[in-house]
Amino acid sequence: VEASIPEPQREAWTKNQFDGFKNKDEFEKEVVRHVETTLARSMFNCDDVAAYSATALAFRDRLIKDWNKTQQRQTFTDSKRIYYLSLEFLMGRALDNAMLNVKGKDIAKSALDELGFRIEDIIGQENDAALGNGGLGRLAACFLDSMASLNYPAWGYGLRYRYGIFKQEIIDGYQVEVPDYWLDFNPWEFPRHDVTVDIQFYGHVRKSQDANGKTVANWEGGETVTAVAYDMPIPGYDTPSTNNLRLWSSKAASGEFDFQKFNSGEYESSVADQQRAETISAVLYPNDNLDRGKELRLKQQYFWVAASLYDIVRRFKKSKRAWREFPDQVAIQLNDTHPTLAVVELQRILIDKEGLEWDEAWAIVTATFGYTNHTVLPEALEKWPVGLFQHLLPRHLQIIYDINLFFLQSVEKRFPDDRDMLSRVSIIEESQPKMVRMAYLAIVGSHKVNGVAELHSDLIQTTIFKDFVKIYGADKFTNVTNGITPRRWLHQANPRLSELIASKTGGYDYLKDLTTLNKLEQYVDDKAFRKEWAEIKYANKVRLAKYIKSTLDITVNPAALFDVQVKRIHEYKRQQLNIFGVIYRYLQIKEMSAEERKKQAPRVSIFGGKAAPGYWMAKQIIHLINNVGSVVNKDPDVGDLLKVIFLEDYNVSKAEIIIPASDLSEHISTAGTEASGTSNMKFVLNGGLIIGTCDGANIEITREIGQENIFLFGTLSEDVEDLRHNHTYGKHAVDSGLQKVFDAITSGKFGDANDFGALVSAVRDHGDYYLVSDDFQSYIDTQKMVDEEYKNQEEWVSKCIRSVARMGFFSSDRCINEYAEEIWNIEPLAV
Ligand code: GLS
Repeated sequence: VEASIPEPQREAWTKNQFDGFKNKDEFEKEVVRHVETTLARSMFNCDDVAAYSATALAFRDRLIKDWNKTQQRQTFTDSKRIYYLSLEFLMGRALDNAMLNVKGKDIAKSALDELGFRIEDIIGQENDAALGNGGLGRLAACFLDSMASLNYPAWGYGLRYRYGIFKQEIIDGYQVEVPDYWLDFNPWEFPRHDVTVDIQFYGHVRKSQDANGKTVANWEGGETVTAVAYDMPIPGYDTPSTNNLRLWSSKAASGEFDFQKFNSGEYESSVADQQRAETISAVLYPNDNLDRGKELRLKQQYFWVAASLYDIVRRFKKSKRAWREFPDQVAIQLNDTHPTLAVVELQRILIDKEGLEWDEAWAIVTATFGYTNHTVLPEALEKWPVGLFQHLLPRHLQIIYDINLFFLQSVEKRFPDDRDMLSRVSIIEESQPKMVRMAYLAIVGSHKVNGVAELHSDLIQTTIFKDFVKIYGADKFTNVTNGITPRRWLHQANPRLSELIASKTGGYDYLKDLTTLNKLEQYVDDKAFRKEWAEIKYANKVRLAKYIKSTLDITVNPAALFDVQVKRIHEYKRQQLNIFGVIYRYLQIKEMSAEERKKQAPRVSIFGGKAAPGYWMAKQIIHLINNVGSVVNKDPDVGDLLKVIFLEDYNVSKAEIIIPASDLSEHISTAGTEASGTSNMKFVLNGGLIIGTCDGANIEITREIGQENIFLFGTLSEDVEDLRHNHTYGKHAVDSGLQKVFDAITSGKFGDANDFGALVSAVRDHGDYYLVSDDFQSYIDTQKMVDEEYKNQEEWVSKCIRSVARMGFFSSDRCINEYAEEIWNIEPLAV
């Protein structure tokens, strides 16, 4: 490519290269230029928003230079690429991250200062890119950061939702959803109006003969929607590697906008067509760990997957390689079952468009894909009605039937005596109506299947996918324990702690190899170090206390133990157990004498998280937390001993304030239900301890940091089944402590008892599926231990330091390297 450009032109290009800013003065100049020309403002009307925009644009210019070079390097070396397909990328804000990753924050700070702005205010202007629900989407964002930081040639592919996850308001204690229109001005995206793909839906399949007499399937008719690419640069930390996140936006195909209609006055129906097309990428489905089976969701999935595959195949074809080399050039990771249609779409491209034979194509497909499972919850496992497929994607349904046929034939051959096996593992569930089981399709279409923490990976192999382990052997299944990026979750969120760590571990290199944290262990007994450590925690708590004051007008004591549970609200995550525990504590305080109260350790119970809009029980939990707060927080008997806070609209940028301020965080899911959890890692990395069940990554965290540094309680996952069985068929009484809590609720102490009847009777009358009563006593006992241990601050801080020192394993860098080696077979690209 390079050689094709004549010398004089090349010279002209090279000498006019934009090099980005190199110092404060150059940066200032860039900011002013953007304010005055890009934004058409002046210093007289440059507010914080304009200053943010100009700062972001200056950094974007710089990133895009690196982005271009990275893309060129990947093209020239023709290296294998990894494509990470995810319906969710919960990115949060980009500016702070970009400044830190390219090491330009100090420059920006002093320049903005000179121009009359505070960098914190500027950073605070940015909308969160909240294109995800919770852990699954945030994991994808951490992975992008790690892939770029480790110089892997990687692309993310997702949807450019016009509305991200809704904003949560709390009104009279209830959650109210408000749309999140985040795109007014998004300096981080590049619309690529020249990169478009037409995507087909509906229609029918017609068989015909080609020139050689071979039968070919033609998918015809239906409707077409156009996908437009929007690119976001993903900067690596301390490396010029800048990867791409490509998000697709839908619009009416150019031929579809009916000018005839438009001109003849049928304005409305013409605009309606337009809007129908745009609806596809309009909104993120707000469910975490729950599948609702909506037709538009399936449309989103196909739209995104088909556009992405078209793009990937187009890139591959430029190399003029033989098809069988496709898996040597391309690895595609399916983030959950949401992109599973990609398996079918690639098979369709290869056999219908490229003329490959079925077996040859199928070998390519299965060598290309890997599938990550993120949950065992039955309500989250995706299934689609066959009828819907037939209507929306008729050719894909035929291919799924063929995939299933060949798969079942091979199973039958290997297990001729197990007739039941065939119906158990069939991709088509013979129910009324018939359903396509997406997880099974993903397993059959991939060469590796992984869970996200050890316990979870064991569970999928012994429960939901057990038959597939028999069929394919254990080698196809593996574990890759989740991780988090220390850049955002320590360096950015907790700059003072990061600086202290750097001062003791030999600089900021620990951000590139998190195991270096182990050097901290030698300072555990260093009093001065412990003091500094504790001061930083205190300052972070003061920051959160100010935030609580400014948003809720509640004063909390920063010296109290901050006990935090922030995550999506879900019965399996058991915020109800937490709030029942809080009520129990409140009742105890009420019974104490003034003398006894003086001995109590003050506590602030902090909750945050969104409920899916249609998840009624989760909304009841939010309501109860808020009502308990309004009673407890103004009870003069209680004072500072207990405050109950519900923080509105928990999101990534709020997590960056909350997590560094926690003393204790709660990860208390019913054992076996939380696949991994990743905030548990963030809290420990920021010097907080955990109260948790033996579930998800808690188990590995315990192994790494030592069981003396974590407060574990509750039923073990292997005992859950038996307990549930007993609840249904045997006798079980509600725990006596919990009964007191229920009595308080039903007496109307926290508002109309009827409002919370369902929360009580789920435990008391409906089998207590999440074992709240079974675990209640051990939860309360463990919280008592926490109170006791917190009184000994020296020992508490030592535990925190030791834990942080041992958290190296949980970097998403380690996690990505494991994927690269075990699943993708891909190497970093030298820079
Ligand atoms: C989730 C799990 O619930 C989390 O435990 C896990 O940490 C996360 C990332 O692997 O995936 N699955 C899901 O559907 N939402 C999640 O957050």
